[in-house]
Amino acid sequence: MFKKILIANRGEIAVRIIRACREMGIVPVAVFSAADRRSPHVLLADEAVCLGPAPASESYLHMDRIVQAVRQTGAEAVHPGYGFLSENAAFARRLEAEGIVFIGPRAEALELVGDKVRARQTMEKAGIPIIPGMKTVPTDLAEYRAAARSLGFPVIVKASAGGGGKGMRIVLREEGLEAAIEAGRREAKSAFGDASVYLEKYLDAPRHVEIQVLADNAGHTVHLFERECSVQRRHQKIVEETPSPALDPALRARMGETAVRAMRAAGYNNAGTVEFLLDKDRNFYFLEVNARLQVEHPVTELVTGVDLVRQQIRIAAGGTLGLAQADLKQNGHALECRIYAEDPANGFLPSPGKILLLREPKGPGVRVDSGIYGGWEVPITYDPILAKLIVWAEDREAACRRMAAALDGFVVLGIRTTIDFLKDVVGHPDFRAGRTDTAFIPTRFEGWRSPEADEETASIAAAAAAIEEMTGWGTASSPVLVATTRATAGGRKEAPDGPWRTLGPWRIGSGT
Ligand code: MV4
Repeated sequence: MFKKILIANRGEIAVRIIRACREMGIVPVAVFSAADRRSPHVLLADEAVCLGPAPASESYLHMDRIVQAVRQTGAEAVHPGYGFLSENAAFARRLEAEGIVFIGPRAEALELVGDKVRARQTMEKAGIPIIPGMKTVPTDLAEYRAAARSLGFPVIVKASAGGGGKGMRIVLREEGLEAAIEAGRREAKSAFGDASVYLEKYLDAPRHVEIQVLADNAGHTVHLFERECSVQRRHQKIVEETPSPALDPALRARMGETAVRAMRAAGYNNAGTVEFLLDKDRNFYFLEVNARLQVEHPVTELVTGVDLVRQQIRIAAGGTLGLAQADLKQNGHALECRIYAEDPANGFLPSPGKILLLREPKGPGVRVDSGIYGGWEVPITYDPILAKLIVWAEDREAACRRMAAALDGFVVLGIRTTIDFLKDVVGHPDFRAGRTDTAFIPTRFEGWRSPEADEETASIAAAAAAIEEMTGWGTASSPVLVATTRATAGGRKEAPDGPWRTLGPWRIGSGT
């Protein structure tokens, strides 16, 4: 087993990986940028190396500097987390050439699944259902036109190098095809440096259901069931859960077996996820492979009892899977909510700044994977995820109630967050009924506004005011809470600065 691992990431996922290292008796090494000097992952690690200035290209994406940090600290392996260099085949190759272990799949597997058209070809050959569409990237418009006619409109333009919705265009009629291809090509070129796009039949409001897979280097491959991730906004997942309310045992078994076959066909090793779209008639189609540990991995951990980061490290160190498919069971239900430093009432604009007060929920079945602390300043530079709130309970209804209560107990003052929005999502009757396709957020939550102030908010505001007195922030001495209405004549449009800035329609005042 490794003695020392360097974690080439930041935030909550770096903290999560540091925790796994500690439990395994491995020394965790952090890296950081100038914007992250006081970040939790830096404070928690045994050693920390500054990579460079704040921009990711100068720090978390800078391969030379990461390799140098590995050399300097004597680490034997690198865990890339998610994002940054986690699915970068050149990085995996570079580490291999330097004699450093990349905790993830081999470079060839990363290359294969990173090319969506190649992945579709591989999956089709292996008998995996793929979405009807093109299997090569055409050279002229006539080929696109012929394919679109035979598929029937609507079709969708997708980037071969892509993923995550970049370069994607829905085309309703033939008249729009050429412009959509051109727009898709431009977007793909600027996002991935590769303009290749192809066409698929467009599926209306499918569900996004993905299967977690583990594969060791000896070819043992198992799946750890599904995650339902249909609750998304602009390709950003918001709430994830397992089991999926859309699957029954027979469909679950078929999707799990299909995912294992897909990963075997790709020559895949370590942890990865096979994404599927599930249509209204319960047909499922291969979408893509995510060749990394995913943000939403904790729901799988809570329901299967398997520590996925520990398994990744074990596999990378040459160990075998200590798990057989027959040993794996789903126990109870888990939900995850992603807490972002974004303002949901203002188009989800990033909301960086100092966290003035933090209260994270705790209790039976409540897990918080957090990358923040009270008094810390959230930098603007990176992905705005602050923490993940994950709950477990014996069934879906109990898990929803536990999540609602835990969200009520999650307080972040000083910056705006998605917590109030998540309360409304989890409280929505369609969510409670498990009716969550990919149209759920766009159709039910367009133009969402924060809820009216309630007793809970009032008591938190009172607490904040008391803190103000103790710390000397602001000027009020005996604050009284006064309800205000947003943007009404005579009312405040903006709360004053200080910890109550994010309290919604309340202000600290004299009671008049
Ligand atoms: C689709 C689709 C409908 N039909 N492909 C979005 C991200 C990218 N990875 C694939 N995506 C989609 N591909 C066909 N042929 C609808 C989506 C899609 C979506 C997929 C998963 C989760 C959320 C989504 C939201 C909008 C569109």
